[in-house]
Amino acid sequence: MRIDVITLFPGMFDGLRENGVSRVALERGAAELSCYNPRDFTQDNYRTVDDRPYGGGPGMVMMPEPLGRCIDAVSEVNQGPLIYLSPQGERLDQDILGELAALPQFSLLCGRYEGVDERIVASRVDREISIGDYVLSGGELAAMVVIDGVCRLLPDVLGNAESAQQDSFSAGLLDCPHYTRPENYRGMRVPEVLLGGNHAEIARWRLRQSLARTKERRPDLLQRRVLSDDEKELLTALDLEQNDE
Ligand code: 4GX
Repeated sequence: MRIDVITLFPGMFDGLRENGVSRVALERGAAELSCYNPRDFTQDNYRTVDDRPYGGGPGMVMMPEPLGRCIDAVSEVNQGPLIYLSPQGERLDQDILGELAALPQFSLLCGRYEGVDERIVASRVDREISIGDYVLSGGELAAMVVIDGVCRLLPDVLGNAESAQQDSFSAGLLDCPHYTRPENYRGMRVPEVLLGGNHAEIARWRLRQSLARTKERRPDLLQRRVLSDDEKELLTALDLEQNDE
């Protein structure tokens, strides 16, 4: 997978290169990451990339000319869709990460200031994605969220055959609690069922925990999900329990 990032702060992406799952993906050649800086495509002595908004108001807007030339350069090396990170985009979720992870290439446009000139968005951007309803100071952290989420889905990146499988298995539900040694930590014991080695019983306990947490914390996720017979039965049992309280 080839990912090209358009950013005024390429140094921010060193964190991805040097750490964790993205570092592994890059080392293995499963992913390739390059940054392009619109400032390198300016033609004035001050290397200007932003200007005041037409119509007035606070803040600055990224100018179309250097950015457009930068996008021209990226489109020479990356034929995938250009994705603009912005609060106006469709909300990122695991399905979108899955779509992106299946692409051979895509590029990411990180805006600073009040955003980029709308003519660039209209003429060059293929997709606008938001990572959530809050305002960052630039698209870089949002782009890194996308890259991290995609890298962990790439084949051969983690011991990931199994854990990606596990993910898709429980997709749409919150995760169950996890425990490791010791059995007794400051008086808090690991749930007995996890110590027994009855794998069917453990799977059922985990599913029950996932369903209970999802019902409690994210009922919106249950609304959207098609439930298996097992899951319906466990949920009904949880409903009954709740009515007893
Ligand atoms: N999910 N930001 C983009 C510049 C900007 C301002 C206005 C368009 C219109 C964000 C998010 C996010 C901050 C990135 C503002 N672009 N990106 N930037 N939430 O907050 O993706």
